[in-house]
Amino acid sequence: MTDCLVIIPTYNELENVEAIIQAVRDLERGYHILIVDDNSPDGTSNLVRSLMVRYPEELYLEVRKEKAGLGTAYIHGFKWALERGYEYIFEMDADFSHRPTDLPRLHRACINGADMAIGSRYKRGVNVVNWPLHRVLLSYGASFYVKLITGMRVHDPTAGFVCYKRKVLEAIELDRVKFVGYAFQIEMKFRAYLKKFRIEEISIIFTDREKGKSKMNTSIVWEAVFGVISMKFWSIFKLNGF
Ligand SMILES: Nc1nc2c(ncn2[C@@H]2O[C@H](COP(=O)(O)OP(=O)(O)OP(=O)(O)O)[C@@H](O)[C@H]2O)c(=O)[nH]1
Ligand SMILES: [Mg+2]
Repeated sequence: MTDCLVIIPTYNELENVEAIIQAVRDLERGYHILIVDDNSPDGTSNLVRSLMVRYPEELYLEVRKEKAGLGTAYIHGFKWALERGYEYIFEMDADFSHRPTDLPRLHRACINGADMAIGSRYKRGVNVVNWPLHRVLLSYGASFYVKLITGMRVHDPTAGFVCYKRKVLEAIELDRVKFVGYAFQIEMKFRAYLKKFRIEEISIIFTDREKGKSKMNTSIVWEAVFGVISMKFWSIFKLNGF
């Protein structure tokens, strides 16, 4: 048995999903894996189902009807994890931007006292490989913007590589989480920060995906721009569970 669950949301990740599952299973410590797939047209979920024969007790799959965004996929996964008693719950992308070999480092930070450990690209300089300059600037700029508006001192607030202790997810009212893209990542950190949980950043190297297509789009950027201001407003007036 393990008390660790890695949640991996997928949409059209046929080229990555088998390798990422294998890479997590190759880690010394046994991490369970939950794939939350949004009925990917490329058949990602069928491949996962065939792999579940290999890992019947370790690999799980939840398929949702249609593409509904990364945020709601994670909320679905968080509830699934809490119902099943996992103690350490991880967020990780399917595209190898986050190295599975860094999972134990996030885990260790939580064992050693953090409530939430973030795999951070910007804790020491800028550790991003192969991203076009405009994406680095956008992402790095976002971290300044979030700090300025919210006052939260997190170097990489849009990071999607995270380990949560279950008490953090229990304390956040998951049904009231508003956002789905980068703003979702900011929102989870801001909610944890307002609840005074101990957030620690672990420096990681982030590498752009080599296979499959990006699901980034401009609406995700606008959601974050307006979302951060909305969250600050809600936090002042104690609205929406902030
Ligand atoms: N279930 C689900 N997963 C999603 C959705 N959108 C993105 N994902 C997954 O979330 C993870 C991060 O998405 P990416 O497309 O890599 O986003 P990104 O890292 O900002 O962009 P690139 O690295 O440029 O592709 C990947 O595993 C995607 O397959 C969605 O709507 N539903
Ligand atoms: Mg990616």
